[in-house]
Amino acid sequence: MALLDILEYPDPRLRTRAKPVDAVDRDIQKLADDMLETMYDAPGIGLAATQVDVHLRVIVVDVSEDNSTPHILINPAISPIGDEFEESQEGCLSVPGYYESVQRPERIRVEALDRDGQPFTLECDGLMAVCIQHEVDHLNGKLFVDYLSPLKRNRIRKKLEKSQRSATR
Ligand code: GNR
Ligand code: NI
Repeated sequence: MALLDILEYPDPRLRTRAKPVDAVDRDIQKLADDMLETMYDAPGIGLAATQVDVHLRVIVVDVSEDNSTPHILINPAISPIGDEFEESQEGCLSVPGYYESVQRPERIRVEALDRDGQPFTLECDGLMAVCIQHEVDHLNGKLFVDYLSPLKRNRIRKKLEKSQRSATR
């Protein structure tokens, strides 16, 4: 296994739209395993391949307290169930240090392929639903800061640009 580097906002590579995986082969399994290790190390509750500069539709999630429930979702497709929205505080490993309120559909259905390439469906709500929607946004080149006002987003962008400059020099 290996730890992967996580891209940080406003890196333009985070805006790439990821391509579907056409075969769940050993390379994809290794990517997913490395993403889980990187997510647990960070630590985070989810990670999208986009964040590690791999532009394929692979996400990993574990919202359990004890890191006991890893999920690998390949080519995930989500749809809201019902019309309730819920607001929650979101953070992102690609936007380190910032937490802001975002509204999303409360309950979703998810169809995806698992680590063996087998299709499965799950329905979820709460943190799992928030996290999967956040990860699918990454695959589409979208970040949680895109839901904020331009003023808030620019403030976050400028602060991160400044801290990235001092970290590189
Ligand atoms: O670790 C993470 N926590 C989190 C908290 C609230 C809403 C979404 C998330 S996902 C984030 C990890 C991450 O950046 N995944 O893309
Ligand atoms: Ni994120």
